[in-house]
Amino acid sequence: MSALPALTIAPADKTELDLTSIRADFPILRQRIHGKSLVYLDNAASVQKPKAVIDAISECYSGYYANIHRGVHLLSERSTMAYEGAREKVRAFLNAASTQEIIFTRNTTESINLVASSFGGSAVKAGDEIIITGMEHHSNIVPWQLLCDRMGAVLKVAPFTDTGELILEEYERLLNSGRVKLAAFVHISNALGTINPVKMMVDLAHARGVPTLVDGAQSVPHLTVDVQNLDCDFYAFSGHKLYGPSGVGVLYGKQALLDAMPPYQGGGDMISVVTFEKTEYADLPNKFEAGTPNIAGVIGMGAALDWLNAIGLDAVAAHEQQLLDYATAQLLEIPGLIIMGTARDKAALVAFTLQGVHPHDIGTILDREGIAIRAGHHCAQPVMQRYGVPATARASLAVYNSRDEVDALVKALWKVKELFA
Ligand code: C6P
Repeated sequence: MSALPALTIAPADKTELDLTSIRADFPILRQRIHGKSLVYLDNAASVQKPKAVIDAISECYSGYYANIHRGVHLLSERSTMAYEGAREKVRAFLNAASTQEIIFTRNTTESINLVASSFGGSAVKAGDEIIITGMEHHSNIVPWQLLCDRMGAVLKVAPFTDTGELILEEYERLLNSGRVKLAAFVHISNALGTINPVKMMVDLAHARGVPTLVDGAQSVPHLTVDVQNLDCDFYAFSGHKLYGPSGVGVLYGKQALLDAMPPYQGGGDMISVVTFEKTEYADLPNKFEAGTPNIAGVIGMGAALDWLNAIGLDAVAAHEQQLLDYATAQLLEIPGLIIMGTARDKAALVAFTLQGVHPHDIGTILDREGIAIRAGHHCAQPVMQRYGVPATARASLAVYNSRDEVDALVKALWKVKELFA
């Protein structure tokens, strides 16, 4: 009897990624929550950390930790090398021209505040304008409001369509006033998933001599960012959304602009000479890194970049897009479920409402099933106001998520639907 031909079974995830080994990198994914396997879909808030990052931080503290830039002893030298090595990794990750353009901060929020305070405080005068978009996170709204209040400047907001796409003509119209000092906009909206055409937005601003800041908090874990190609003047992001630790962020800035800007904070490590009469500041990037930084955190972020680079952002994006399409199609089957944010160019998150159920109730019921999502305004209240809702439920995907997890989400939402029927 001839042998039967071997059956070829298509894998559930049609992707180049080895999802099993990726998931094995994350100890927390083996946790059980309320007696159920953890399904972590709150990645836009913060992603989980691979063992490589946890180990890098642990090795720093247990093997060679000391303060940086100051000591003559071996531990300080080793810590300094690891810290500055992480800066080079960030430079390469963003394709920045120089490590002098990479400033370590606490997070995206601090990066934006740094620019608002230092660049804004010196370049913006009464009557000047700052442009943002209607889909910004509070971190890219409030620092500009504080600046405008301080300087007597005006905040202008470019609107977006019902599907969550920026109205480029309106953005362009705002740029034409001749009074704009900066355009600051989000790369990927955390509330809608919209991927903004940031290269075009930068070009439109530059055509009018307006510098740009891009809030990249949600983009760096999902797509390749090349700051020289984008030509943006500032780019801000957080380590904790990029598989790195919390408490570490990055501000990329063009060297000529950073050189011309006054320090953001004063203190140790940002000076070259201090007398009671006068202080001379250190060169970039130290000028903007006052005080002892999050040394192990920066080193951990460097390890996160190594880990992510080994997978490759193209493979990450392809996997997440497949999951997004799969999740979107299934969620739309649920009667009364409305997805907020349906831009053509969209990253892997789904924000939605379910008729007759408060998003917080959805979040709580899903939690009992071991599924972590976020419910609320996502620190983007103007987006909620735009749609006339107080909150949404949001499932946001990362490289380690699987189709099975999407299935678990959908199944649990059908359950919610039945409970409230
Ligand atoms: N969004 C979310 O659940 P920080 O807190 O500084 O690391 O990141 C602030 C921030 C800035 N811009 C965008 C687009 C963001 O999404 C965030 C953080 C989280 O959506 C926490 S509110």
